[in-house]
Amino acid sequence: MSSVAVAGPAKDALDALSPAQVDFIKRLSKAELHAHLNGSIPLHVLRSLALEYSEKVPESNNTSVSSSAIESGIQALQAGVNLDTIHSFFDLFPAIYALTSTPETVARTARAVLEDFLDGPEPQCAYLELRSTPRAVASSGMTRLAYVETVLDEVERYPPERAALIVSLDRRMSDADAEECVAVAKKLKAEGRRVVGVDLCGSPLAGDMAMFKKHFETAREAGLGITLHIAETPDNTREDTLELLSFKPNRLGHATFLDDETIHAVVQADTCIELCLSSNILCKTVTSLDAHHIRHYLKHDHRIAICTDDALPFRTNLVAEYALLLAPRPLGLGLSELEVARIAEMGMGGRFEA
Ligand code: 6MZ
Repeated sequence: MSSVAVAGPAKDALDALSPAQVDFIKRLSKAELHAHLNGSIPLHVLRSLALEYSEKVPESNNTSVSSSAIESGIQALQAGVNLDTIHSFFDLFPAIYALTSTPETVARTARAVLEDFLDGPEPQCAYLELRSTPRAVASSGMTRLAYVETVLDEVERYPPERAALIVSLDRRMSDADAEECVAVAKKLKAEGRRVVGVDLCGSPLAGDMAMFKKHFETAREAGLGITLHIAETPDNTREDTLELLSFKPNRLGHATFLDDETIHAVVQADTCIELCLSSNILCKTVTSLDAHHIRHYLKHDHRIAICTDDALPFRTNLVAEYALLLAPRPLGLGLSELEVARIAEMGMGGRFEA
């Protein structure tokens, strides 16, 4: 079971449930389809990496992230995010990345995240599709290929019905970097490794989406599933959303600010929507659970998957996200056990094929 100390809206919902209801959620067969590796590292693992880092990197070494910047980053994560807007969320990652910049630390963190979701007497979920952005780090000699191979070595310690990997492309990437990430995903899939899809993530207003289209086409032709963060903020333009929909995604992340026409297109295409309730509330892209777009999809019995996004900063886990469905209003959505079981089933149905 998760080592994250749950806080915020997810904790309030969990606390509103009876032990039998929490048990019901734990026993459901659930899939976690939208979890970012570097946003899901258990705090105690990050702390021990920070300690090792501070012993290696003297405060005067101004080519690296300073130990004090890392310490304040970890303290912010421990406190749980309290953002004015989603845009400041991405400032959390340089401190984390400084700690996961070698194949050895990537392996350790990937293993810890997989264990957190999948191991122990009460695993959070039956199946985890972990996602991560391949990083090349000059100082450690780690290439993007080595990064993905390292994460895959950990993923493949589990059987295929329990874990797989999605390779993320960041909206800030150059054409050449995006091409390299897709080439790595394609090559490893062809070698029989467990890469099942590609994702587009990162700061929601960055980049020119038209540039990415050909890379997602290459990925689709290679048999990889496609999931895209889309319309995550009110400032995402309609052109941006239409461009992304033209990539013919199998799944979409967040899809918070679709208009009537684009919602219609998504429903027609039967595209599964990955929904991250705590993430959206804490990033203030939705004002309350009551106002969350999940209501629209439930009304239309449209395919959704309930996910954590970044368990560490959002202080949540998958059981707590399901508690937000079951808890009585206003702490939760007040759904019945039957409805929650159906949502879990939809999540399992959204898995990419290996
Ligand atoms: C968009 C997000 C995200 O890939 O290094 N990431 N991108 N929206 C979000 N919702 C709040 N949460 C995380 O994991 C960290 C990276 O995932 C993306 C960001 O690009 C972040 O740098 P990996 O393992």
